[in-house]
Amino acid sequence: FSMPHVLMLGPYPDWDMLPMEASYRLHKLWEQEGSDTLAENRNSVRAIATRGELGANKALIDALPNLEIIACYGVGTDAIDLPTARERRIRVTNTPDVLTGDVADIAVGLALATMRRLPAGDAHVRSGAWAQGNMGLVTRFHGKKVGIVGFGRIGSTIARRVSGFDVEIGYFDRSARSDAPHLFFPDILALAAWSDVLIVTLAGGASTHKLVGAEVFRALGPKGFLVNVSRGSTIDEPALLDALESKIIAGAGLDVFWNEPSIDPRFAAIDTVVLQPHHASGTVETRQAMGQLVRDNLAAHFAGRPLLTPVA
Ligand code: 8YV
Repeated sequence: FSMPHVLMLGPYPDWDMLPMEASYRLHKLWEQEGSDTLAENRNSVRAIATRGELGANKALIDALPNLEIIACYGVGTDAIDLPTARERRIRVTNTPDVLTGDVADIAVGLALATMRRLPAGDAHVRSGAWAQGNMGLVTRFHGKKVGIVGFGRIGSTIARRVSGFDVEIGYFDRSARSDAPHLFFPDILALAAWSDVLIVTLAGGASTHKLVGAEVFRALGPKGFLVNVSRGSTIDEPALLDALESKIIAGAGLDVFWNEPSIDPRFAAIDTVVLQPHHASGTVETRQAMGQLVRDNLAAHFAGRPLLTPVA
């Protein structure tokens, strides 16, 4: 019995690396000899274990003639070339469900942090400025209109979370959900115009590229807030920076950006934003569950059992 060769694009936590090392012959692309390793082992590699933000593009898939499966550590598969995988009959798995609760939590946290200006309050106390005077007044969250852009697993969980804040809930998606008692907006501009805070939970990829742009920000208006826990690509980021700088919208709580992790430095100069390092799923509990699911999918594949969470 020889261990299947797995190409890892980025490191996982130790609690995953140890069992991965025990079951597979790992090739670590992030290590110094990564590209040499790839050249030497391209015929042996049967699986890729990736991360949400590190994709498997056409060039990489094409370089691996015996690739059978791509296991994504994350729910978003927008960085994986799915058409190429489909053409080659390479299977793809992701980690849905196990991270939904955490991403919904951080969406609510970012709405509160941005509207109540929690980081500014913390800085006010920490710096001693409080002794010289109170910080300015902020915006209430409860009772407001919350617009959710994309009403899948994460969007619908955010709706459940914010229900406890006595908010009104509206959502935009391709079609109305018969199981959702909330206001459905077939038009994203109409949702933005209605909303006090707009929370973006869309899947990434070509169909949602820059879906949220200048017109949406104008519709959201100078009292409106934006939260993004989806992908940087769903937002027209230069338009967002302009809207924030010229106060076309009131503020934004952002977990995702273009060009992560080297994000546009304009963000750091804007005091109405709360910024997070693509960390919505970054709890110990969820990352352990994500790693387990990646390994369970790989184990199922190599044992000839059905995949737990295949990507359609
Ligand atoms: C990342 C994510 O995958 O699930 C997703 O789509 O974006 C995240 O969970 C995570 O940072 C691990 O790489």
